[in-house]
Amino acid sequence: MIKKYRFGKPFETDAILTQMQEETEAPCIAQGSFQTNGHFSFTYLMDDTDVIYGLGEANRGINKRGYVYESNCTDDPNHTEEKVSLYGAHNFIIISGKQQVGMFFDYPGKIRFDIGYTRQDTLTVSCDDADLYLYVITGESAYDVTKQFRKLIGTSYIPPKFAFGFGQSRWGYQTAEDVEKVVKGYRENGIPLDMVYMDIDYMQDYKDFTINPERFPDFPSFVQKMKEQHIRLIPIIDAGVKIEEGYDIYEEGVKKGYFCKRADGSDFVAAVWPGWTHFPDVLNKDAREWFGSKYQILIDQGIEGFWNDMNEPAIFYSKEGVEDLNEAMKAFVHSLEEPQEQAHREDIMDNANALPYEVREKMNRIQNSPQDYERFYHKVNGEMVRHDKVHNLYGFNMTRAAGEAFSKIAPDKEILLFSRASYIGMHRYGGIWTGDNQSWWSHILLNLKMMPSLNMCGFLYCGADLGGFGSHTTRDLLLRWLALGVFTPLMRNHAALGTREQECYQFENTNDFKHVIGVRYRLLPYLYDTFVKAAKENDMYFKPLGFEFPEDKYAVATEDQLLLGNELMITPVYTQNAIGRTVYLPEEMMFVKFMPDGTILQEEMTRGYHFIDVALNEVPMFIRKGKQVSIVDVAQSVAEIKPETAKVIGYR
Ligand code: MIG
Repeated sequence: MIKKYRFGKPFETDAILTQMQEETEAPCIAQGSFQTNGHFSFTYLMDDTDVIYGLGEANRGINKRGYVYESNCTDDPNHTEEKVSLYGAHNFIIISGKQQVGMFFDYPGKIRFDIGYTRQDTLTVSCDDADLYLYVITGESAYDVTKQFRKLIGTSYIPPKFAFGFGQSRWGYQTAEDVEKVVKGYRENGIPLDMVYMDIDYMQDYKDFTINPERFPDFPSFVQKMKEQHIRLIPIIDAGVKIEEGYDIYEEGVKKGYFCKRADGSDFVAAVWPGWTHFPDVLNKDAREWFGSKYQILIDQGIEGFWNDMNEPAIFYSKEGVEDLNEAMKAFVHSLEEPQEQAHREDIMDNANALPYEVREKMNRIQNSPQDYERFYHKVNGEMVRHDKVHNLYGFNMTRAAGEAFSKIAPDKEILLFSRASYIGMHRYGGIWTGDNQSWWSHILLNLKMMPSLNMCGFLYCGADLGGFGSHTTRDLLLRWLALGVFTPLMRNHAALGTREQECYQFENTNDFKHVIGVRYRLLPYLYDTFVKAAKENDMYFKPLGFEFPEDKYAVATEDQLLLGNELMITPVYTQNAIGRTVYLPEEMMFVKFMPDGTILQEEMTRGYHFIDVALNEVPMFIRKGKQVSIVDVAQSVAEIKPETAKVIGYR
């Protein structure tokens, strides 16, 4: 059962389009209480065994207990354990214990989920303004509550089939030759590949929807040539529009008043990759339509997919921020001009750490600063809304701009689309990637844990940067991560500028990579069908074990395995130098291992704990009792998969 409550004057986020009658009485949840005196808070006394699910793309566990999380879309490339905000804002939680209660806090500003941090037994959800919609969903189980919520928020985005192939990306591919080298590296080594991603260097001076003609002469022919090799090019689109005389998108946006404005009505100016930029006001319907229509420029050149970046929106600094810093710097320099001993002055100048605290503070805080988010406004239905109040809707609406435009520009075409920042509701328009992780073993596990939580919030087409974005990867890390990536809908190897090259062919014995990625293609028809079914039926693609086995405390506590569809359980290895791992089987299952020689090992296993051996070049999974999956022969691309080679393996 779903109930909708209104507090104060909520902003219409469009997370939920389903019309629903609002309750007239205040919400009542056993062991919980609401405070709405100006601020909003909900406090709940948790039982020892209560599990708190949800929050989509967030740090830490599947069970969110024991920490604090803040929905506040943030460009932070250092996902260490103490971080409270990542790129997404997914305000849906389920309290699962004596009662099964889902709560969606439809609030577009910063909102805090203290889940046993301040007091281990207390859950507190709080935000500054008591202006929000609250949806309370009760059901038989966490899984049941999730399915009701998913139905409420609308059908998830389904990408084109090629997007289930493997993609290679790197921040640093600059030219058509760079792209060709990647394709050659894969094709020559027989490692399947369907997509090469184009990061910011393909653009002319980082201007959205432009192509650098020296780096990519005759781009449409190049796109075509790649397509003939079954490769799609997927360009990145950044949120900021470069300020430059003569750049049509900039000029149009200014003329039409489609950029975010300061309180005085002037266009807000922020520095991002292109230098000074304006942000398209994607919360304004007309501006959103206008920005979305620009994707056609690339679609007309043969492009069939995009990734939207920097849409928290990320800000290196603003005009005002620099001004502030300048003032602090000036004051500091001025202080040095006071008579002082020369030696001391040089000492200070040599050592940035010796800068006064105030200056250092300002330097650190100038990036993505909360002050900047208070400096610009959106025009929504004729009213000016200060950005910080609706901060978490920007990435959603940038992606919505594209998604809504696609249905007009190319109604018969499926277009790949995913975003970095997001809010619930965006799942109807695109997927997400989980941003700038690191080449750390702990991030394989973080990747796994985020997946079912994201599915709960409607985001089905998801994945992490395999191999790790920041830091230098290692061969074994990449292989183990790929063996998880085999199962994630978005399977993409991506790395940051300056890190070790991590295309699969950069390492010795490329056959191991060929095999692991090959397993993805052998399973691809099954994975695709499972995905489409999950989307259409408002179901999950990945589930925590506790969703199917809520009575089994060992299953509920298992956070390093996932159920996939109704047939599979995945158990990737995520520690270095491991020879395998311990797995928990909540029921008897068939252990399946894809061996490097192409054979498939199958072994029945009883309920309980087992140790499974898994070498670096093997891919493990389990088939549930009474279930079967079809497996095809390996292909080099999705288009080349031969359905007639399908064989069924299963467990009666
Ligand atoms: O400030 O476009 O998360 O995937 O490679 C960094 C360059 C901007 C951040 C994205 C990352 C991408 C990078 N971008």
